[in-house]
Amino acid sequence: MTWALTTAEKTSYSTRGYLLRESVFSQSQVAAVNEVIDHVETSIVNAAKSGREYWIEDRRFIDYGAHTLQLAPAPMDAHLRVLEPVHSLAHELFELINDDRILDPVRDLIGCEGLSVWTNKINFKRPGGSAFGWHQDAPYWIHDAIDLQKLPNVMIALDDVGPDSGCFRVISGSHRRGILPARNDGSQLEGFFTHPDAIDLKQSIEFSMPAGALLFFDPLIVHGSTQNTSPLRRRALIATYQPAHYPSLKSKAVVNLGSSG
Ligand SMILES: O=C(O)CCC(=O)C(=O)O
Repeated sequence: MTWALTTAEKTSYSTRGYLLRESVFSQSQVAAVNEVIDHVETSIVNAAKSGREYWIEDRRFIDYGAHTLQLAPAPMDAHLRVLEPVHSLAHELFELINDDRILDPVRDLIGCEGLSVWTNKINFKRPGGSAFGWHQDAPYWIHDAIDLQKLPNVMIALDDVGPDSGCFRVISGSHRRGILPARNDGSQLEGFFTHPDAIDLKQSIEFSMPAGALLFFDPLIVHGSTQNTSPLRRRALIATYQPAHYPSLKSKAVVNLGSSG
């Protein structure tokens, strides 16, 4: 069985900068992953008490080994907002990001057979979880990546996402405009968010998607997500790939995947 992209899907990705595949993982596969994630969260939050804590604006981070934990704001501050990377924290998570249902399409997007891990993270987006501002990923990675053009992302939906549960959204076609100007509003994180004047909101697409769906998106596409105003969690794992034998973002270890792994 191959999960390769059709010609229409490849064209869609190259013109729009994203591609949605629904019902790739079953509800029971997603439930099993979510159970593992709950354990991983509890154990790393505990272990990271010995990590290095710092704040960026009102966000609390802890670096623990090669992992970065971003804590949810109070009163949920015993919980995570984002955890990166995750593939080394449980074999089930490694198997998920090493699954051919993801690797085959990514091979087509990068144009090579051998793949390795660039990075991956879980966004926990609890009820009330804040919006994620419009940004491109490429500016975060520009100083570390060997080939910035070959870092496709895949978002694995781990909960059903409806209009009020923190939809992922993109500016369709924005990946074709290169690195866009950043906000210059004097904030500490201004360099990482796209300047509002460079965003064509008419091209905005929001994704309601069922758990188990995959959304592939380009490292240059402007994207973000809305606030989770629902009473439910909106977990997602975003994995980013690169050609085999390249060092990964945080630990610099080479983590080859598929048959080259
Ligand atoms: O999961 C989300 O809400 C958005 C995440 C995102 O944009 C990112 O991690 O780059």
